[in-house]
Amino acid sequence: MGNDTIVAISTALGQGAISIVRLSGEEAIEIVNKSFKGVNLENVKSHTIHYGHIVYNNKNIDEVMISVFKAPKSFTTEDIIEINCHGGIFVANKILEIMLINGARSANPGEFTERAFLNGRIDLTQAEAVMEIIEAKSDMSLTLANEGLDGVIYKLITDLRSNLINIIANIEVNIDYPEYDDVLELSNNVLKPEIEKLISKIEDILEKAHYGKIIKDGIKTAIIGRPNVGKSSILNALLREDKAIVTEILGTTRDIVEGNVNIGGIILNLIDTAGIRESNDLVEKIGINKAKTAINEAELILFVLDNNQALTNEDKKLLELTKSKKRIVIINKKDLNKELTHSFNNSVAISALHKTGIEDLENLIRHMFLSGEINLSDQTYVSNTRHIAKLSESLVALKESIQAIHSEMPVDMVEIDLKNAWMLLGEIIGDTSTTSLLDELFRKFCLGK
Ligand SMILES: Nc1nc2c(ncn2[C@@H]2O[C@H](COP(=O)(O)OP(=O)(O)OP(=O)(O)O)[C@@H](O)[C@H]2O)c(=O)[nH]1
Ligand SMILES: [Mg+2]
Repeated sequence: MGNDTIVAISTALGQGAISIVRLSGEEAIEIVNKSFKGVNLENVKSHTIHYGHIVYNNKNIDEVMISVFKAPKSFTTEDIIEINCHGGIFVANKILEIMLINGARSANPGEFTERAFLNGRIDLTQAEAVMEIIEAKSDMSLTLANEGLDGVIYKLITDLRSNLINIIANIEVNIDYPEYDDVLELSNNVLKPEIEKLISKIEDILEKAHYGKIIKDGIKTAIIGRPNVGKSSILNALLREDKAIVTEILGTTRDIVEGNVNIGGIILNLIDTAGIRESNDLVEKIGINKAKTAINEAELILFVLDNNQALTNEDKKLLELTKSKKRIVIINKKDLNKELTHSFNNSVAISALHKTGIEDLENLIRHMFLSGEINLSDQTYVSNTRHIAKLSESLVALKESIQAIHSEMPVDMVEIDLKNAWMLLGEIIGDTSTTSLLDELFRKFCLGK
């Protein structure tokens, strides 16, 4: 079943210079050959490109270049043919249709990558990295995704699992081969320190994962403050575009305005909100409620005050509302007379109108989130939410095993938790079979036998 031949248009549907119709499967070459006027593709070498025409009912459909990748040296490990045709929607669809008539099946979304995974060409983290490369929004997130595709996450996880297997092997030897007398004394003194080492490794990875997520997904940032302090002007200054409407009228912004900006490698997912105040205007009220939701969801609050006005009760209320959040206080309108006497932690004075102080603001944000600790070249950053969740679960399982040791449970109870952690880590890379656990264990025993 897995080997039927699938086909899809691999490029974005739209007009462009070229489109690529891609096939993968045992009959890929035969199916294309049926409608290709040019060399016989059965006879060509792998990794070659051939000029010719796609013909149907003796009619030329398009002039094409065909790339041939023969099994197993291809993305899916199956025969892959890529038809480079002219980039019109109609012609690409027409060629797709002909391939379907010739016997291919329409591929499901992601099916080429799925096959690469199922055929063992890549692990699950690499499959996910393919998507992450496509979705990357900055240089740094692209670097992370490429590392994932290179198998960096895979290696990180397999290293953890191999530590775990060593610990499990100790237990197994003790259970299954009690006659071994040179086996390590299995006690709290042997297992516990090893498990604790592993726990601290995973904790370390999870701590850094925080940076990974910031690089990959950006920081949800809400611009908050009472009406007219200059929130929308700040959004525009950061985006370097007049996206939000700015006027001197209080309550100008009523709905959320969003924009993304890359500040020195990290992405801010900015939202500008309606100025928060008591209001009887229905539309404005809805906007204000949205602003309050935005505060809850934000990872960073840019709290805006007016340099030209003393702190009001409304400001105080909002400061209270956001005090437990990561927050930067922006004192805007620094071009005007200073009436604001309060000082704040993590604060920066700017003029959104004259675009001064914007870089200071950007540096402060970068410093708050990265504090110079990110070094993509010598660290592995886990950034995928699914990986982070599984790592956290395996951490819980490991902690339970320590708990079991503390409560002097039999050692096979400890082993259950360890095996559970091993399975959870396996889910990250897509390996959950108990056979692979046994295989690895067996390999260890073979050494002495
Ligand atoms: N002098 C001066 N005026 C500013 C500055 N920033 C914004 N303004 C002015 O302040 C007024 C309000 O600016 P907005 O950006 O619309 O303020 P807001 O906080 O989004 O207001 P609401 O959407 O009503 O909550 C406009 O007239 C801006 O031109 C600044 O740095 N200096
Ligand atoms: Mg506004």
